[in-house]
Amino acid sequence: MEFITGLTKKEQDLEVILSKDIEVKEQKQITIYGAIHTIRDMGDVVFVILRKKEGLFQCVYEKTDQEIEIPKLKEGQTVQVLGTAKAEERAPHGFEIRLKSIEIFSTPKKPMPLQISRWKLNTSLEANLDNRAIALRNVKERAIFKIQEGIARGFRDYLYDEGFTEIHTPKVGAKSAEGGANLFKLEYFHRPAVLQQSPQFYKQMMVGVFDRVFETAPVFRAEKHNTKRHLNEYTSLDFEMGYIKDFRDIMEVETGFLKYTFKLLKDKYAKELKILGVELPEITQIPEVTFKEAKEQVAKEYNRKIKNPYDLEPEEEKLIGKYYKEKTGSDFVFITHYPSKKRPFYAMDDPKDPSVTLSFDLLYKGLEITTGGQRIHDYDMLLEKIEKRKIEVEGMEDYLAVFKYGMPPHGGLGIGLERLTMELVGLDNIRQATLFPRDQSRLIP
Ligand code: AMO
Repeated sequence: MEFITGLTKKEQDLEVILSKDIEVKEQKQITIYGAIHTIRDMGDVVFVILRKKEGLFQCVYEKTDQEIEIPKLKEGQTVQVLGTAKAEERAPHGFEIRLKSIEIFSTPKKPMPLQISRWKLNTSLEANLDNRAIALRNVKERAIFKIQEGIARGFRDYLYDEGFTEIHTPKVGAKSAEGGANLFKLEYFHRPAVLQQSPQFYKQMMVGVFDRVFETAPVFRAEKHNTKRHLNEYTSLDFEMGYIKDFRDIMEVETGFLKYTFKLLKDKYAKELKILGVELPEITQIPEVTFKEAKEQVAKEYNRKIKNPYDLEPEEEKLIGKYYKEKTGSDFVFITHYPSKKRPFYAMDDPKDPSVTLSFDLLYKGLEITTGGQRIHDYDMLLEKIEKRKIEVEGMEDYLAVFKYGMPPHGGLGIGLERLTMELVGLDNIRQATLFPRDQSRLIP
């Protein structure tokens, strides 16, 4: 009988070289696998560039060498090569592989729909998204999603360290938390159901169990607008924490997360930051300003009329970002005390002025990347607000019941992962920060 031991095999030769444990001064035999990214035929010498998860690797062979067996090579083939590694300053990672033989695993049946071996994919966004799984093989495109991985990893690692429990809540339900008309409706065994717009109800309920929870998962918004910053399905980085003193505790955790994550990116994702030319923002502290003050300040500074006193227009957010960047040097600014009218029923009103809530948004380079705040934790207060707003409670019974059995003062936030990625990398459209974007016209791939 054979047994599985759980000892995974790594490409040991390559790992040793990349970890710089040995200098590739003398020739060293090596086997590595990858996809053929490009082939450059220089006459007698042929350069074969392999694409691997670690980056690009240069292999080389001389056509005059009788001893080597090289089959017919094509871009896009997946292969395993055997050769000798030799130091070469001009090659990626400082070495190249002199080929001895190649084993081909697969050969493309068709020419590539996009020239993915180009440094910059010179194609329209439409063509990129139509051929997404191929476009993402491009080194720059792929790097965006390694950065995105770093953000989600930073969120997880930081919150684990802060004593949060990771949870997974259902995405199909009878009712959603945010209300409004932007719900995807579906039929669930002859009953009406919706796709969750956020894990709001569940994360609050779980505060009663774990005190501090977080989730990174898709959420669904049936919004009809077609903009560069909206998706119909996006990944929400949510957390919720109990026993808070006030909503500033939540802003502190978010600032801590950002600091931690930018350090993680600097340490572990330097290669991708370089590929994309990203300069990480320096954060020591983030300015905080009230909604009213920010609105008035920008109206005054840029000579604008206040059209809607209850919400921020995208243009206003841009100007707020610009103004506080000039004033404080920070790319980030917390806007606090949003009007109660514009916040969901679960938001805690400010006891000093109930027309505003103890809530905030975080703007990054003038784009809203986060909404958060303190929630109502008292059952009677929650019912009173629901009644005042004439909200239908059917489907919310379980959420409401939790408050009958006691809940701590709590609050939390939701961060749009794609928006944060987009601004950090400096992309023009949120779809570029989404592996397979879902918008009004796009349901495939
Ligand atoms: P909100 O609805 O403001 O709050 O969403 C939180 C954050 O999610 C991002 N976001 C979006 N990203 C892409 N496409 C969209 N259509 C989209 N809509 C929102 C933004 C936004 O700041 N339950 C609350 C959060 C909380 O209070 O905990 C909520 O979902 O970055």
